[in-house]
Amino acid sequence: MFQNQPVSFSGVQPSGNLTIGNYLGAIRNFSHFSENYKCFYCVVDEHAITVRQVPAELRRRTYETLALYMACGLDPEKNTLYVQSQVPAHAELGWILNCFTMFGELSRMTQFKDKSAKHADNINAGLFTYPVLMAADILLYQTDVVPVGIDQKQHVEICRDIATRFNQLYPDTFTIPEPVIPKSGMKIMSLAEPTKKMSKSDENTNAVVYILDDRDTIIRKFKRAVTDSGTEVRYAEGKDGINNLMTIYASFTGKTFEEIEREFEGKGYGDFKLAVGEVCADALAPVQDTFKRYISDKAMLEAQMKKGAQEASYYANRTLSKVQKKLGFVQVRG
Ligand code: ATP
Ligand code: LTN
Repeated sequence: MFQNQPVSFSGVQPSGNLTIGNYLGAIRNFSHFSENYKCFYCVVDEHAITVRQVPAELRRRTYETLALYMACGLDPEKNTLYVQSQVPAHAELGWILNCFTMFGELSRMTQFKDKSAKHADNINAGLFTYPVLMAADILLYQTDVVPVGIDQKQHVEICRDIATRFNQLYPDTFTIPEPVIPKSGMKIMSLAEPTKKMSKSDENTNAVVYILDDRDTIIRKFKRAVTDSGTEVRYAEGKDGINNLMTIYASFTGKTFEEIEREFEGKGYGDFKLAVGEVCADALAPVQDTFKRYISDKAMLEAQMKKGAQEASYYANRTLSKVQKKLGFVQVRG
């Protein structure tokens, strides 16, 4: 579709303030593909409404997520940045793929099980078919790679299964995508309960470091991070708190665990926590400065959204039309 250029696609929900988990596990890695891939990065607002949202907040966060994509180094000239609901082909292909997805396979999705336990009063059909819309997002662009955190691997796998099933019935329709998961930062854990994923929808804001937290807040949160009763900075089975802090430090500095252990030999957890806070705050400062500039320019963001949606629609509609033709939908031109 793109003169033999491979395609990268990913998405982030505007369902809360973005965290360093979103940054290290996903957004930071999107830009690695900008040079050699055709890149589509989407703000997936249709996914976000699978749990209740306050409309004004959803709107604000949609602008913020786009501004953060740009502040994290995604140049809109090199990447198609857009909002999912502004490209209707996503929902249309999502419906079609619902008819090629089995109830049983959706029932096995761990995110569905987690989210339905968390939102027991609102286990809606959208929460259940969430992975089907995600498959539509990916398949519309004939995507080769999907940069995501490890928690999304299962969703990319079901997308591959749906695409393979469809291709068996209607050959040569979809490219089968591969997940690309970072070695370091694939899963950042909560600072309060380090066996749980750091999540933007966590109610305990001290457990989560947001990309837009100021320096003092970042340092305070790391100082209070839960660790075991030991003192040595060493990566070891069962020491979830310190392992998580080492993962964060490694992701921001590029250092290996052995290098970190050597650096902090003879020093205690207190020194280490302060150092993690400092590297995190230093790395986020330029992102925050750029973000402030972009978020204050709503007209620019809207122009980018419009341009992104037009570009994305062009490619998405080509795949949608191919699928509709294969299925036997009548297409009239003109
Ligand atoms: P929510 O809490 O609303 O479910 P989330 O924080 O899990 O949201 P998503 O929008 O679902 O965030 O995820 C966007 C991307 O960030 C995905 O690729 C996901 O794998 C990645 N991601 C989210 N949290 C983490 C984390 N703690 N560590 C690494 N990657 C993460
Ligand atoms: N489900 C993803 C967000 C998402 C996504 C996508 C990621 C929606 N559509 C397509 C990659 C590709 C999540 O992070 N929870």
